[in-house]
Amino acid sequence: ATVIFSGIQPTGIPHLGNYLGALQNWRRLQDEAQPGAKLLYSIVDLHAITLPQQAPMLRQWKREMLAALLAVGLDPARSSIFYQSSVPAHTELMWILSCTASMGYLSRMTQWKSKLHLSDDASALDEKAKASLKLGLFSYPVLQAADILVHRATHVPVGEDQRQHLEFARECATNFNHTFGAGSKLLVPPETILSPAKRIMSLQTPTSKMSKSDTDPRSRILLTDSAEEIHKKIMAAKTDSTNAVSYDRAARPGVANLLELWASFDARGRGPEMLAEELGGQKASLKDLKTSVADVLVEEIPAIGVRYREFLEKDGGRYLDEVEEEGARVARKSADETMEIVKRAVGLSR
Ligand code: AQP
Repeated sequence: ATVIFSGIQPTGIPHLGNYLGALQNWRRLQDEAQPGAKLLYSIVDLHAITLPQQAPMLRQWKREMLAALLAVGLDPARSSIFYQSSVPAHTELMWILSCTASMGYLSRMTQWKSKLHLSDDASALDEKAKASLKLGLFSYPVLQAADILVHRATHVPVGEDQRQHLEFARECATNFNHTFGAGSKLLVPPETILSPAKRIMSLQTPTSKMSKSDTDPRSRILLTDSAEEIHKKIMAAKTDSTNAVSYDRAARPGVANLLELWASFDARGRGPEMLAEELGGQKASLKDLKTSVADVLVEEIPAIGVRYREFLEKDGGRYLDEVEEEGARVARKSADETMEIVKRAVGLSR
């Protein structure tokens, strides 16, 4: 049977990158799922604490993320939405997997280095900086693998930036099966479903990805932004000094990002190259491009913000608790079934 799992960190209100790279795909998979398919979407609070968080802030962000997931169209009758820490089996399996995962493979992961703004070459770090790296940040991909494997997920929809971690999760499953199951399929190596949208870049530094944790709020469009805020941020997006539209990701990253954003929302399904060609033919300026991008975004995004605020308030906040409690109940059942298989294979159970 199909089991779809994916997660998002409660580290702020989700932005357009999260929407196009993940959430829109989650909703599509839900809407197209066959009866009997299991859909599990987790708000991964244990991942969020790999970097320092304030407790009241984290608590608030978890609720806000839950409201945002409902606002983009996840339906609790079809998708189970839960906090990662509500299902202890995620961390339990993580420990077991970390006993078969190799340090060498983990140390080649690029994301933990980039979080600390380190170069790809970790050996360039001095000893003191190396010693202060946190263990949780280093072993983050093992927890991510456990998140997926504990539900025997067959498909994992993620953005392009997560491809490497998914490869690691497959490796963890294969290692585990080899070590404890003589190759039999105790854990299921999952398939990656890459979102059709490319990596969405920061509006201010178009060479780095749009991110919740970027210190500049103008770098991202939040799913809760008003039409006016969207307009302002797009008009202020960094481009370049050639005042004509063309699509060239390497030479013109800011313009390319705007074209890709537009293409992701275009009702006529035009790609960025085609949009650039059409605008070029019309001798459109960068301001014209920005105005069009803002217009297409405003057609879809502010409505999400309206629903988001309704969900946050619904039944004095109790509705969100109920959705999460039910999601966690389903997820615990799914995870416990896998843990029985795992514990028997390892020799931890009687
Ligand atoms: N810029 C992006 N373009 C396309 N997809 C993206 N995703 C994130 N940023 C982009 C996808 O969103 C999903 C959830 O991501 P996450 O919250 O688990 O962590 P992240 O990838 O680290 O996202 P952020 O926004 O940059 O968060 P912080 O700042 O907390 O690290 C993933 O499927 C990811 O591919």
